[in-house]
Amino acid sequence: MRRYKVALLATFIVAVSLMVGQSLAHDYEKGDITVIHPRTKESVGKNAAIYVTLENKGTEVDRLIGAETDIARDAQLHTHIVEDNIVKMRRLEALEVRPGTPTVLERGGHHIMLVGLKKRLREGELAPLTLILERAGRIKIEAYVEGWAQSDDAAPAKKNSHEHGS
Ligand SMILES: [Cu+2]
Repeated sequence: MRRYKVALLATFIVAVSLMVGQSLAHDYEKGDITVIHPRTKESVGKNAAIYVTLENKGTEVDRLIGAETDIARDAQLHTHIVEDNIVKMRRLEALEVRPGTPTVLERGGHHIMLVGLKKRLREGELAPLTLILERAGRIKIEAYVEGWAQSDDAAPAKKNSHEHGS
């Protein structure tokens, strides 16, 4: 009887952690590339930044060379640079994804910018996009749309600095 209870509890814990895990993280794999937890924020303007981590379990360097989506006019690779003490966005041609070293797109650094959103992204939705890698090819993913309270990211008011023409 006791054993049965322990087994039941274990099953319950696995089920709950699966559910939680699914809402917090999700991965995609193609070829040597793993796309880890693509996410964005509820949109407050016409642009939205996608953050994601790319891992390469192969032996050859791959490169993220672009992204496509139906939900915005354009999807561009961007990074932040500091010029004359001002943080600016710069468009990137490509981002290397090296074996053994994750390529991290995160707030304040590299990101995929959806430019000219065709609709507002709301918390809990999934934003579909396709990543284009030189070697691995096209990888279809869905980015979680997170609410502003969901992490330590800045509030929407501050986020406006991220709005930029292009
Ligand atoms: Cu940007």
